Amino acid sequence: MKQYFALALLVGTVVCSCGNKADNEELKLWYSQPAKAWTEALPVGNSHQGGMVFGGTGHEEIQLNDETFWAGGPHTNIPEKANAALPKVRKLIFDGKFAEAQDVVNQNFFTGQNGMGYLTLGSLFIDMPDIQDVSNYYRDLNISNATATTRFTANETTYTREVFASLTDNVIVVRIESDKKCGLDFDISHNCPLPNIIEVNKTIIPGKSAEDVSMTVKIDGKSQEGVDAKLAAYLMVTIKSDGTNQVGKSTLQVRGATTATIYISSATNFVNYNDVSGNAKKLAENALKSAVEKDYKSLLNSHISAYKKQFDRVKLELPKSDSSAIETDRRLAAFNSGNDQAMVALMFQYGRYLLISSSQPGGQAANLQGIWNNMVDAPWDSKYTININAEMNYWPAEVTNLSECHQPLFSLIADLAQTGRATARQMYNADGWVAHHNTDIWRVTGPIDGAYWGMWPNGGGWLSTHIWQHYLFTGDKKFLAENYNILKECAKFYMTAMVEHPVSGYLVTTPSTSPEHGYTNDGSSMTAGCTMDNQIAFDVLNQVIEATKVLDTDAAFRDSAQTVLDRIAPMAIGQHNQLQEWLVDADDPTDQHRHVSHLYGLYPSNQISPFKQPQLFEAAKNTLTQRGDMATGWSIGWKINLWARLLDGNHAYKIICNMLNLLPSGGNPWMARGNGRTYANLFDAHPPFQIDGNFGFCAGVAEMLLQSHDGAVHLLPSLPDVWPCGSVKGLVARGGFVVDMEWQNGKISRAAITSKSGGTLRIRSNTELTGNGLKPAEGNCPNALLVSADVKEPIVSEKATIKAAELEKYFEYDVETAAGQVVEVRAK
Ligand code: FUC
Repeated sequence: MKQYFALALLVGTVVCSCGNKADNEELKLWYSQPAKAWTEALPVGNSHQGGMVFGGTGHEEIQLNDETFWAGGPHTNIPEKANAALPKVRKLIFDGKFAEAQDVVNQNFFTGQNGMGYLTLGSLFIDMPDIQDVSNYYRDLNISNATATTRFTANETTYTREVFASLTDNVIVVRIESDKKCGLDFDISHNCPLPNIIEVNKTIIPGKSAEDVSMTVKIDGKSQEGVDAKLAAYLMVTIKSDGTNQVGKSTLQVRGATTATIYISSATNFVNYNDVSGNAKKLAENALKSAVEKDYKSLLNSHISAYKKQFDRVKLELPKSDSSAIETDRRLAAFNSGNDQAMVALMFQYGRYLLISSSQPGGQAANLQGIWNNMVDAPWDSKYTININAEMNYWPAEVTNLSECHQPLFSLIADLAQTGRATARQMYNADGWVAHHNTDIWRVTGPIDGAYWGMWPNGGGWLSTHIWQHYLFTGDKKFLAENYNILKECAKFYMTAMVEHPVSGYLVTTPSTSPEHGYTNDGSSMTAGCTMDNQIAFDVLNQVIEATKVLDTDAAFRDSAQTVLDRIAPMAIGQHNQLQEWLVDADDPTDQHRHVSHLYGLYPSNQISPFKQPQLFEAAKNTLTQRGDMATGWSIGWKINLWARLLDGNHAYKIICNMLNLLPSGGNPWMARGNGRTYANLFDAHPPFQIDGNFGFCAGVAEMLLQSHDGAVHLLPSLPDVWPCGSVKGLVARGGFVVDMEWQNGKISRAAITSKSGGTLRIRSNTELTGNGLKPAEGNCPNALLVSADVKEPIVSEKATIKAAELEKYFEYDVETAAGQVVEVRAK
C-alpha cells in the first residue's frame, strides 16, 4: 500500500514531459509501407518461437524460427592433440615467439568443428490474390503489448492482421479480419530453404459444422562440418475461420470469411545437448491442439497480461517530442539532426521487449540474433560468441527488472560446466571446467575458428560471473547455493590451468589472446596473462571466495583460491596513460579496434572505481578515448555502458547518437555502408544484424540512470544535458533495491526506493537529499551486495603522467531498510 502511494505521488508530478502522446503511442515501431527486406520486418517471439512479420498486402510473409532448431547433433570439439602441444606453445609464448606459437596452436588446437548453426523454419505466406489499389496502409509493432498489426484498404474493404507469439500458449497467432462481411479470401503456403515435406488436411470438428484446415511441415536439419544432422522440426498450422476452409495440393485456403485465426506451433526433437530423443511431432501437435481450443480473444488477453507482467515493471520518460508521429525508419534517420529523446526511450524499451520475447525461463539463451534468423548459414552461425556478445545479451536482465529472463543463460552455463570438464582435463590437464570463445546448442567448449580469434579460455569464466551478479541483484542465497559448484569448478580451472610467468612470476592463462586482437607485427594474437584474462580470473576467484563466506562453506578451498588470487598480475598503466591491454606496454593509442577487452574491469566488472582506484579510472578513460567513439554495433553498446561508468553522461549520449543512425536495408548485409548502426526495424547492425547491440544499448541507458556496483546505489550517475528532466520507474539496483525516480534541471528531485530484501541502503547522489531515516553515510559501505572489488594497486609506467580523476561532489546517505519498505527521498 505504501509503495502504491509512493508511485502515485511520482506519477502525478512529472512536470517536464511536454508530449501529449499516450504511453502506448510512444511504444510503437510503425511504418507506412510493407517491409521489403528482413531487417525491415518486425519481430515477435515467445522465447521458443520467433516470427518476423513483413506486413505485406496481397502477399504477406511471416518468417519463422524455433529456438531449438540447429544444425548438427550432439558432439564435442575437444582437440586431441592440444595437450601434447601445450608445453611447446607455452614455451614459445614465453620466449616471445608468438607467430610460431600461433602456428602450433593452429595445427593442434582445433578439430575443424566450429560450432553448429542456428537454422530457420522458412516462411509462411498469406496470399490474398485479389488485393489491388491499396490505400491507408499502416503496420506497427506495439511493444507495450507485444502485438504486430498490419492494416490496409483495398477493394473498398479494410483488412487487419494482428500477429503475436503467445507467451502463455506456445503458439504464434495470426488474426485476419475484413470489415466487409465475407470479404476475406486467402491461401496459406510454406517455403523453406531446407528440405521439407508438407502435408495438408481437413479436420471435421465433432458437433460443429465448420471444418478446420491444417498443415504439417517436417523440416530436416542440416549436417555441418562433419557433424550429422540429428534434429528435425515440425511446423504445424491450423486455420479456423467463419468462411469456407479447404485444402489445395500443399496450401490451405479460406474463402468468404469475415475473420480467420491462424495458429502456428513448432517443435524439434531436441531435449538437451546430449539427448535428441524428443517427439517433435507430438510436441507441436499438443501445443496446437490446446491453443486451437481457445478463442482468439482469450489467447490474446492471456498473452498480453503475461507480457505486461514483465514489461510494465519499468517505465522511462525522457523529454518528449512529437516524433512518434513520424514513421520509425524516417524518425531514426532524422535522429542525429533533432532532439528526439523519446526515441532513446523507445530503443531502451525495445531492448527489454526483445529480451522478454527471446529469453523466457525454461528456454534457450538468446543467441547472436536472439531467436530471429532467416538463413541456413547465418553470420557466425547465429550461435553464442562468449568473448562478449552472449554476455552482452544479458546485461539488461537484472537492472531493467527482467531477472527471470536471465534464467536461460544460467542453464547454458550449467551445461557448459558439464561439457567443459573434459575440455579442461584433456586440453590443459586442469580441474574444473572451461569454455573458449564460442558455444552452441550442443554446448561445445573447445576452441574454434583458429588461434587468432578462438584461442581464448575464458568464455566459461566470464559467463560464470553472471551467477554472482544475479546473486548481488537478488540476494538469493538459495540460487547461490545451487550454483556454487559451478563457480567453484570454474575457479578450479584457473587454479590448475594458470602457470607462472617466467619473468614476472605472476600466474597467467596461456595460450590466450586479448580477444581477437594482437600487438605484435607478426600477425599473431598469442599472449600470456593479458589484462582481460587477469580481470576475469580475478572475478572468478574473488566471487567464489565471497560465495564461500556468504554460504559459510569450504574454508580450506577459500584459502587456496585466495593464494592463487594473490598471484594474479595487477592492472597496469602504460606510457600513453592508458590502461594496458597486455602485460607489456604495447598499446597503440591510434588503434580503434572494436574489442575493448581490458575495459571489462570497468564494465561489466567493478574493478575500476573512481573512488578506490582513481588512477586506473583515469587510465580507463584515456583508453576509451583513444579507441574512439565509432565501432560495430555491439562495441557501441559496450561503449555506452563504459562512458556511463566513467560518469560522463554527455559522452555516453554521443555514443547513443552513433547507434541511433539508420542503416538502410539492401546491399551486402556484411558491409558497413556509412555509419548506420540500426536497421529500420531497430535491430542493431554490426553490420550485419546482431542482437547484442540492442541489449548493450538498453543496459547502457539504465547504467546512465542508476549504478550500484561501487559501494552505493548511485542515482543519476551519468545524466546527459539532453535529458534535463524525466522519470524512471522500476530499475533495479544490487541489494534488491527497486528505484523509481524523477529529475528536473538535471538534478534528482525525488525518488522512492523499495527494498525487496532489507539491508542497509546506501544512496549516492550529486544532489543533497532529505528523507525519513536518512543519515549521512559513514565508513565503508556496510551492504556487501553493493561493494566493489578490492584490486591491487596498478603498476604505473615511468613514462606515464597520469593524474587521478577529479570528481564532482557527491552526497552519501545510509538508511536501514526492512524487506518491503519504501524509502522516499527528495532534493533538499
Ligand atoms: C566476434 C566479434 C565480431 C562479431 C562476432 C560475432 O568475433 O569480433 O565483431 O561480433 O564475434
